[in-house]
Amino acid sequence: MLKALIFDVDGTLAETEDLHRRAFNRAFSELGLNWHWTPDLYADLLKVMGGKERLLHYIVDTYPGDNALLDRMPAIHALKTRHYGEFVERGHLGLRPGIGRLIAEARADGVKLAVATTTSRPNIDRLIRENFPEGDEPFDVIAFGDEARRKKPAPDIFELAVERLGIDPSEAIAFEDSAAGIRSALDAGLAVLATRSRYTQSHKLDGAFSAVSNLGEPGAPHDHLAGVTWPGGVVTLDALRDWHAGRTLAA
Ligand code: XBP
Ligand code: MG
Repeated sequence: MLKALIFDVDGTLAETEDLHRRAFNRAFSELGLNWHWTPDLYADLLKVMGGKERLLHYIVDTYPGDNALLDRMPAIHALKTRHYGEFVERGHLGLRPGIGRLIAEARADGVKLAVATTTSRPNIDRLIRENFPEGDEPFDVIAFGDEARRKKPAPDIFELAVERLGIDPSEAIAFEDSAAGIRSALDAGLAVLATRSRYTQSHKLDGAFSAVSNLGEPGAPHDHLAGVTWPGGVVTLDALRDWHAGRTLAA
């Protein structure tokens, strides 16, 4: 039985990465650092999952041996997280096509919902507050950032989400936008549906049983990229169930 849907956050629930990039740049300029991450540079830096890890990678790569800069990383990241939250609120960052609808379908049918993300907890809470009524908690489980010993592409964060859901990985489907995220979910024993995002246009979505441009909406079908196709270009709970049942039968 399909018991749960497990969502990545950045690039999957919402197109957040460019807000992260701008928040980094805002923090750099406020702290007097003449660094500027362009979209192209950021797309390359995204090969390192985790904002803190990404910053460390950038500093070591660009300023080798500069320990004073390394020591400033936590303060830079904290300021970035604050700006990110403000950008989410000010920009009213919405969910990607089909996400709100599928979440509502799952909640109406008692299918559990989880998040398995690399990002920091305040960023998740802000996105939820921006898109769900006050006090509403759509996710049964939230596994995030530093709760995982190793970040994506290691399976840790998806394994943690599955453990907290109290299910077997075969009873869930994961949703991801990046190659590292897909690897993480697959290695946690999960089937993965990939929704390519703005910053993962160059990523190989290998291993996903289906890859689409987004989950689609009635009247606004997605573009099919690879693997399983969806009636009318819309990923619905019923269609996910049918696929899952078919897979279970075939196993
Ligand atoms: C993608 C990430 C995140 C964000 C930045 O997360 O790598 O680290 O880019 O967020 P996801 P933090 O697994 O949701 O795709 O600065 O909070 O790490
Ligand atoms: Mg992502």
